Order: sequence, then structure tokens, then C-alpha cells
Amino acid sequence: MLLPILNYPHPNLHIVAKPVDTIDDSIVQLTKDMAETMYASNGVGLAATQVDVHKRIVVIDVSETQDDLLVLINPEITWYSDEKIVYEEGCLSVPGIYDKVERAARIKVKATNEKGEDYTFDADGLLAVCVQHELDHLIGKVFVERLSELKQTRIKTKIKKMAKRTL
Ligand code: K1U
Ligand code: ZN
Repeated sequence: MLLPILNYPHPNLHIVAKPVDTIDDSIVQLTKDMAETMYASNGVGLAATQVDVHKRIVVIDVSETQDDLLVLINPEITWYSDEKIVYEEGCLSVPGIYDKVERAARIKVKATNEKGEDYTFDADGLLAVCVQHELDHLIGKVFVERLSELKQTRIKTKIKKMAKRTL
């Protein structure tokens, strides 16, 4: 089932997600619906916060063939490199807005999958950027809030103009 995605500046995008205590059928179904929604929107990631579910759940697939889905339940970044990467980010909750954000170039991640198995992995490049972007959503932070106040003001003006055009 496709899930509606909250658009910035919806206030619920600022809710801090709670850890998942039991991976039951409803959580498994949610991860499937999130993956379907991410693929249908041509995204490389989606956090539960974006579909108004405030649990620590993320799906990611940075493969070109869209066949390498990562389900991250209760994800944590356990290490950040000092080396930085600057990447032009987008967000399914902020359509039409792209800007450069600086993040750690390499990270180590731990999470649980939909089968309840704990796993760890190292990430760099787009995967590292995407994990950090999605985990920001889980703490109620949208990527534009990592930009300067001036850029945030300009983005809000642009969003208001785009909303008027679609009325
Ligand atoms: O969280 C989201 O809204 C998903 C977001 C993830 C993301 C993309 C790029 C950098 C960081 C995080 C998207 O998938 S936006 C879609 C998009 O613009 C994109 C798609 C493929 C490669 C790169 C960007
Ligand atoms: Zn996003």
C-alpha cells in the first residue's frame, strides 16, 4: 500500500521517533509499505517519520537496479569519520529543493532487520549520506534545517510560491 508522505514544513516532521520494542506483523507490513512508497517516489530512502509514523524505522536502497533493500529498525550510527563529504541532497518531504550538505564521509551503522536479526555495516558515498539524512528524520530534523538561516528563508518562500501555483 502506498503511504502519503508529509511535506515540509509539516509540524509532525519534527516529532522524535521512539524505538521499536517488538517486530510484529504490523511493523513488517509497515516496512513493506514504506519500501513500496520509496520506490514509487523514486527515492533512495524513507524514514517512518515522513509517513507520520513516529517509530525508529528506515528503508534505504541506493542500488541503480532498486533490488538491494535495507530495512533498518532501531538504527544507530556507532562511528563517524572526521573526513567529510559534501553531497547535493534532496528529500521526498521537500519536493523540488536540492542543496549541498556536509556530513561524515564514512560511518559504521548497527540496526535490526524485519526478521529481528541484528546487523552492522560500514557505509560511504551516497549510502553514508542517505543513512545520516534518514536518521536525522528520526530525530525530527529535515535536511534544509542544516542549511544557513538565509537559505532556509529562501526555501520557505519558494515552497509557498510553489504551493500557490498548484492551487
Ligand atoms: O529521505 C528522503 O526523503 C529520501 C531522500 C534520500 C536522500 C537523497 C539524496 C541524498 C540524501 C538523501 C531521497 O531519496 S530524495 C530523491 C533524490 O533526490 C535522489 C534519488 C537518487 C539519488 C540521489 C537523490
Ligand atoms: Zn528526507
